Amino acid sequence: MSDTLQAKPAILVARSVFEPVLDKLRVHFDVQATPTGVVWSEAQLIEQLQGKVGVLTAGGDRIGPAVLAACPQLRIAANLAVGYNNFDLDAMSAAGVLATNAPDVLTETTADFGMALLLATARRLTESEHFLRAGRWKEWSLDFFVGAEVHGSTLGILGMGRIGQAIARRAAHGFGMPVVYHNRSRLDADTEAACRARYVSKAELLAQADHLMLVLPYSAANHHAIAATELAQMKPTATLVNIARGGIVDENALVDALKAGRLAAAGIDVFEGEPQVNPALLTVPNVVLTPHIASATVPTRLAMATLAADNLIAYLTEGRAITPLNPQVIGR
Ligand code: 8YV
Repeated sequence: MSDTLQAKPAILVARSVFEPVLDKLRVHFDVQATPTGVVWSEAQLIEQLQGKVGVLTAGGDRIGPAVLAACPQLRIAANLAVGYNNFDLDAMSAAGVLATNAPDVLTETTADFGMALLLATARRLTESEHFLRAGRWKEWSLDFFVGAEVHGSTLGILGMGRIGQAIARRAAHGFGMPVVYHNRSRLDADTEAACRARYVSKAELLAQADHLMLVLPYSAANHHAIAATELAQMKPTATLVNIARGGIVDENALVDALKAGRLAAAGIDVFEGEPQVNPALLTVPNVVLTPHIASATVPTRLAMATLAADNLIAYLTEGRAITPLNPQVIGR
């Protein structure tokens, strides 16, 4: 082997990804892949990252002060998720480590799932299926698994970014739902018109929504944005759907509200301690629970991993990034 051949930079792909994505990365890097089903603890991640200049992460892989201090050669962490609450962005910027996420590629797929979870929750899909599978279906009656109306009822959206807007369009145009929303900042008039969505205060949102959809990013400020106080402001006939992050909802307060009939039903795709699920949630019949699958279609998951890979390639080979979160790090 020639001495002039330069070793490729080493990277870690911290979660199993589709083979074509690994092949793409292997053109440029010495790639350490992670087998299916393996989730590294922080200590293991630090061990795996030794000598690596880049890492492709999923939403559960934390890049914070401990990893940064123990892996001084790390230059980029590319998240295959749009949410990046697993990144300590300030610490990454201070350490000169570029962070990227995966926006846009999952917007429509996640919005589809938001509607699916809303429909399943309001129309008691899984609860009635469990009843049928248990052999308990003996007769039909008029009030048999009656649920909440979806079409024409008011959808409240908390968090009106790309995914919130895509849900609003589906709800307004497809289901004839009046849409109200609350967001850190109000959308411009054209976007509001395209979504047929009306801006309201958080209190108005809680009071008006027949169905409340949570699509806001998780941050310390949004921790338990929906807790006992907020649940008490909602209609007792309302449903709550969370496709954002588990920490946005106080799960114990949610269970109390559902059990007490202060909320009709909830659809939950994200959990406070996932992949552990609060055991109390499992005892409540009027919930639909899914294991964080809102973006889970083959094309979308492939697009998410490919965008993360493209960010690694762009930064480590050309010093640029496609979807940087802390662009001030570039060229430092
Ligand atoms: C991901 C998500 O599947 O993109 C996000 O923020 O929540 C999901 O689409 C998950 O976070 C991957 O780790």
